[in-house]
Amino acid sequence: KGQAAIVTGASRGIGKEIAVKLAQQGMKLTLIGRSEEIHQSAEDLKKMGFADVLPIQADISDESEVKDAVEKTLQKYKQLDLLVNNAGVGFFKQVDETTLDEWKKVFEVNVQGVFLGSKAVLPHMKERKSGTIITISSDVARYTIPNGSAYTATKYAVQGFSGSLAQEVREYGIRVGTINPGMVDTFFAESKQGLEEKRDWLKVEDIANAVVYMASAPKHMMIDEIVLHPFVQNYPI
Ligand code: NJP
Repeated sequence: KGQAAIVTGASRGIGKEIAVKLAQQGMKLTLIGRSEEIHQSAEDLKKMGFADVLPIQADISDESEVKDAVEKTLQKYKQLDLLVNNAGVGFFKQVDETTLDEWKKVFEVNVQGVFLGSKAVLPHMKERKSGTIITISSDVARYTIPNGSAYTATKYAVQGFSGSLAQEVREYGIRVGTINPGMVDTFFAESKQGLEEKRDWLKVEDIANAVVYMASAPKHMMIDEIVLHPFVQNYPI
């Protein structure tokens, strides 16, 4: 009770649903997103009856904005139990069609953003000797796909980052894990939610439920990673 979480990329898609499921678990929330939609997410949650929701318009690749969001969260809730590094961007092009700017941008958000978010919450979590950091990675970090080298590289990077961090913070009782979904019906990569061709894809609820499961694991249990994909998505296992 009284637990608080930060969810990045909660303006829409998976992050917004993670916020709903965590609120249903009784958690107080800070929601982060770049666009004004983040305020709408907070309003929607308040309409559902969840009072403790703090929307913050911030870019996760900007160190001072991330630090500021964590400080505001601690001022409001006095504790922080969970960080969900969910915000991410993606595009799918062949290597020789990918510009250096596109490459840098996707790394800035997907990798630098995860680093900055985690770094900002660690002093508090270390001091309390408790906390959980969950990063929404991707199945592309487990089964590579063509035409997605930049995006795939970012998700391999966060796997490495999370694995190393998990070992580093064990002694502080802090748990670090990743959730690696296959195709999810969201707005990802300039797409729209609810398109007919995405009918059989994972739903945002599927990922949000995985977050709740990982975050609420009993103290003696550590879930490193959850890989989940639509039944229709086939892998060369
Ligand atoms: O994407 P989308 P998803 N700073 O586009 C925010 C991974 N994943 O929910 O900033 C702060 O609907 C953006 O808000 P705004 C994926 O890699 C997905 O599908 O206001 N926030 C919005 O709320 C990603 O890590 C699939 O525009 C930033 C949210 O991020 C995670 O799932 C498959 C930001 C994106 O919502 C959520 O993606 C897979 C920034 N710099 C992994 N940049 C899939 N959908 O199929 C973006 O394997 N946001």
